[in-house]
Amino acid sequence: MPAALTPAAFDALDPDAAASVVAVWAAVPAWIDAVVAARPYGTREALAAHADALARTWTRDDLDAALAHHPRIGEKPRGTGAEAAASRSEQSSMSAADATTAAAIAAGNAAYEERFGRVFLIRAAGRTPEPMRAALERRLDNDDETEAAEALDQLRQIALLRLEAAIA
Ligand code: 2AL
Repeated sequence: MPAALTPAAFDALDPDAAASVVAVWAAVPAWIDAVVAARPYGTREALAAHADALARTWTRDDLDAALAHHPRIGEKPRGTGAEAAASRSEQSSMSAADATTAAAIAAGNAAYEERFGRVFLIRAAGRTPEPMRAALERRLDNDDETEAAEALDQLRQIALLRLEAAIA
């Protein structure tokens, strides 16, 4: 991953450069613009608090937009960009998954996509494969509204962790 920026350096970036940084956290266009436009923040805490508050207003359309950028759990993120690097790091515990758990997650991913029409999303950092499998199987029983809210909350958690890794 690129070296972390200080809050002052983030505040001083030109808007396009700042938007490229924020886009890695979550590919939600209106959120990216709003996070960039509210600079300067001065501190990482102020930036994180504002980004978090705005992320709590995300809609299902935002979820669909952002999900195009998240590889499936258990699918090795390809590419050299910052998003792929973040996904690889977040999903690193999957390299130690046993074959049964890996197969159950692959089957669960397929069932989830059939049921909800989008990729299953979970904040993978800090989770080992087995709890991710359990969450996937539990969430398959959610109704559409409950599941969209859970997925949006996971997307928000991923964005905040990426922000905290990117800003010193
Ligand atoms: C991911 C990912 O790439 N990073 C993460 O925390 N979750 N993907 C996913 N489908 O949940």
